[in-house]
Amino acid sequence: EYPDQLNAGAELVERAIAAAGPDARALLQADAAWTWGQVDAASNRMARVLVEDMGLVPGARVLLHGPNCAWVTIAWFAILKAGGVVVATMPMLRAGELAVVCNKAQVSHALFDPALKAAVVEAQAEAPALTTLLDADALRSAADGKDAQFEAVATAAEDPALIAFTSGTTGQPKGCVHFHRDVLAMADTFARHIVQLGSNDVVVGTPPIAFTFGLGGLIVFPAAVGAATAFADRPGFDALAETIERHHATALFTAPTGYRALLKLAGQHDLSSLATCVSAGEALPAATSDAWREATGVRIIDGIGSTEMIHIFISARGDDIRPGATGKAVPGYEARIVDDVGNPLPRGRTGRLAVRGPTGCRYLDDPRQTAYVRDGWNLTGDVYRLDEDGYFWFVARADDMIVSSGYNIGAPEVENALLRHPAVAEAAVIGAPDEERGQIVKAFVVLNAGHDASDTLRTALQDHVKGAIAPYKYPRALDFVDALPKTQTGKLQRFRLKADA
Ligand code: 3SK
Repeated sequence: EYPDQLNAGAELVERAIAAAGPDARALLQADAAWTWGQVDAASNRMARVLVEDMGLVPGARVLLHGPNCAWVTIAWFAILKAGGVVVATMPMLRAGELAVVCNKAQVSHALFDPALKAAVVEAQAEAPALTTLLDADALRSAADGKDAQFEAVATAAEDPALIAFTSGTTGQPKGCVHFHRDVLAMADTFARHIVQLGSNDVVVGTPPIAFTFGLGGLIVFPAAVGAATAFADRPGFDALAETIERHHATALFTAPTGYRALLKLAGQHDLSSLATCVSAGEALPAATSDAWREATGVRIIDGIGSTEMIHIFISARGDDIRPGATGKAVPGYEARIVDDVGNPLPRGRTGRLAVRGPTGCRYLDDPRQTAYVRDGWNLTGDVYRLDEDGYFWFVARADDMIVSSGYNIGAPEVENALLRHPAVAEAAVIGAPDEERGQIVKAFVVLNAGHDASDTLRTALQDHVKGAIAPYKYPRALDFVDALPKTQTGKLQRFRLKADA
């Protein structure tokens, strides 16, 4: 329950200061550091720039375009305090993609990294509502001259706070509108009950804050308890490992790919400060969580969330983790398995995962809304099974189910089997059209260093899968590739592999 009047930006900074005090570390970046008192003052100054110099009115949509870093975090609080709606975008987006987002969200203002100016200016030419631009250097110098006091706009709990775009695994981004209360709900459900950060934690991670997994992990969850966030000074897993070592980071948010990359770097960097590790974005293979636990002693908290629900709604921590299962419904959420028309299925049956709780899907002017939400239940695109103990087991994305000679085969199960072979670094599996069987299982495999593609290795991998899971699931076709196609948030783009199959 939240009060009718609520400003998530102001509330989060207040919670941080109440929990840790104004002098507690908030943001760490290269040699610079900000306390929570400084984040409060800096975001107040930026809010003044937005309102007094840029003419921002409550409800205006503000593009926030930059890498994960201190100024982007401070600007995120400032936009909310000023009553604006944050539209954060991945730094890698090109002008054409930015223009689509700006037009769909009717963005009027933009704050951006100076290095990304050309793309924003080019996008502006295609986005008539976008009138007011300011780069981070100009923003900082304008903010320097402002008073550090600012009374946050009295937004309603149900006023939009942000519009998050789905990362576009199908190539068609959808904007999801989330209210001020939704921002706090992710801190008060998944973060409070499962992640359990405290004010002494130092958080690091890779997901961009444009992806709500990153927004929660790197901004909202630390603020809610007065913890600190450390930012890497460049993209990549080397920089992440360096940042963990340098700042003695205690909590990590990244996707399974990140855990696998860090495992390879563990010999060169001290990762022993990590105590809380959270994985999302794609299903966590048991091979990855086992290897991580063996190397670090830490059990990865897996979870499934969605941009539509804002954050994670099924997960487990500590001794509640059941290897291979995603977890149970996070306190505050209800989840169930339904058939194709939305009727609940008994425990043990495989079907579509449906969820409801304090957050939910509100697409921005998109006809797909009615297909996603039915009778208050959000119908995710994931196929799951619920066991007798209330654990949810991932089977496949609804569109990743392969039907071969009448057998249903979940692509992730075959991928997990391949990943258990020492030659395999990454694996992706799709259903390829086949005249005889309807579809056949086709795998794309990236090899670890020291292993060369050959027919002998192909046969060895096929035999390995036949030995690990039911033999009818083995990949009848198997291509060796240098890399797998992924979205900017690290999600596998199976549709691109399917297009070429
Ligand atoms: O992919 C997920 O599981 C996820 C988690 C948190 C927030 C958003 C998403 C898409």
